[in-house]
Amino acid sequence: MTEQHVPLTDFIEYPPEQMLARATEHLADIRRRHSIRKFSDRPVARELIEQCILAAGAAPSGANHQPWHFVAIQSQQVKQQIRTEAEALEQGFYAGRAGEEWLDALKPLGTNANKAYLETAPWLIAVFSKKRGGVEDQDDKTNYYVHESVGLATGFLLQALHHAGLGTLTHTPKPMSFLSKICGRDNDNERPYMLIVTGYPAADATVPVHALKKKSLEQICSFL
Ligand code: IYR
Repeated sequence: MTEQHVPLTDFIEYPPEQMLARATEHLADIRRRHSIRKFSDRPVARELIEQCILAAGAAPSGANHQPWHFVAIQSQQVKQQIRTEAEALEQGFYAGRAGEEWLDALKPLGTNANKAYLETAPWLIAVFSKKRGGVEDQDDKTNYYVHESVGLATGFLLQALHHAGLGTLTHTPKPMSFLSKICGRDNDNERPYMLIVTGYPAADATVPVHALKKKSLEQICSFL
């Protein structure tokens, strides 16, 4: 297809004072997103998850190839299978495979090999990256900046879930290859990227104090 453009019609310009207020409000809102590890089993409508996955799919990607696939899991049986496999891996990780430095870094978070939330939370979303594809379903082209693109989409997903009013956790069992089989994505083209756990937080969910230490602007940004 030759290059074709349409006018930009959906950009919204806000008055400057409204822009600052919006940015400040957004900051306050996103600062309320915390990784939580205790979820309620309260159901969450599939429709809500669908909207959030569509928001993730709006992320920019290399050549707009959208090199991602999301597997949204609410099946109790599949969640249980994922928990069993993840816990087996995590047991090895916490028993020493991680090494002393990594385990020390995790101490203030209080994480361990128990992953009950993988069964309790109403939804797990497994994010897969794709080496080849393209914008059309039948395309088999090289994908570009795959890691960057899928990272952006996953960020959009977390933001969408939080915005919708759900709790979230990024989970990265190591290695993650078991997810390919369980999710029916066991092929040469796709790799598991991250597992997102989402649902309502349990009434007694907690946030580690360590996770609340966010760096200041001076620490994370320089201006030239
Ligand atoms: N995947 C393990 C360990 C873990 C690793 C990091 I880096 C974290 O920030 C948190 C946990 C687990 O889920 O327990």
